[in-house]
Amino acid sequence: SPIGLIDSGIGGFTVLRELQRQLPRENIVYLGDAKRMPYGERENEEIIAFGNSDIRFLENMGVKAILLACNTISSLIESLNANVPLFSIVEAGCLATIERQKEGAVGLIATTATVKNGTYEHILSSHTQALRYITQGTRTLANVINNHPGELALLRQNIKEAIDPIFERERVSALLLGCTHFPIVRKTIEEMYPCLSIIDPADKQITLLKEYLEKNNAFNESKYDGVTRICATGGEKDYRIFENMIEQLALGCSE
Ligand code: DGN
Repeated sequence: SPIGLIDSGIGGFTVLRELQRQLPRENIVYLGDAKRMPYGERENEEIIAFGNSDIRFLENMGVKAILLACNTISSLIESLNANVPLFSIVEAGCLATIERQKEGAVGLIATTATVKNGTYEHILSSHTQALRYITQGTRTLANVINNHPGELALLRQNIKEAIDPIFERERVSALLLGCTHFPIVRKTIEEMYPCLSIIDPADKQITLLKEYLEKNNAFNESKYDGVTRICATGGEKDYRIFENMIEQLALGCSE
């Protein structure tokens, strides 16, 4: 059975890329819910209801585990119902941060809901007291990335508005991308802030999934490469930048 992956739009492609790289034999069902995007500016009850309906959809497709690629949904994992294991990108982000840095402050940019829910700080403090996040919510950056690809001036302005307030509070040297849309523009962030070491949780999230599959003997046994099925809500324009990502990802077999 396949691995499910949920995002509120195209952001999960950054996790999908890592999943395909690390586990090329697995079959995958990707659910991108662009129609109801943005999740990150909604009330928690609504995000939970959407998250649960996304999970039901993937469970009906027979998945054996679900990657919550969306940080906003992951920040409410305690309130979600699932019959298969859920892998939270927020948990992965915390572990990736600890591996990178042992003490001091790390910057974190995420959607308003993710920041408000405080799940990153909560999980991090259960692992270490020596490290903390300087968090900054952004209302607009995920939308700009999803809906205005190629508008570089707008993108740079939104990145600046998200990151500069962190520096005003503390001179951090590492920045965690706490929204799956952000790694899509990682290069631009690195060009604008060459002093920052960027943490993208995707790699760690797939490592955790891999460990689970290993432990439970649940790898896909076929010796052929798996198939990725893309299930998308919303109109074609919501996935405007899909085309070039799909090329990058070589999803020849997507449906
Ligand atoms: N990509 C989602 C996340 O990681 O939080 C949020 C995008 C959105 O719905 N605004």
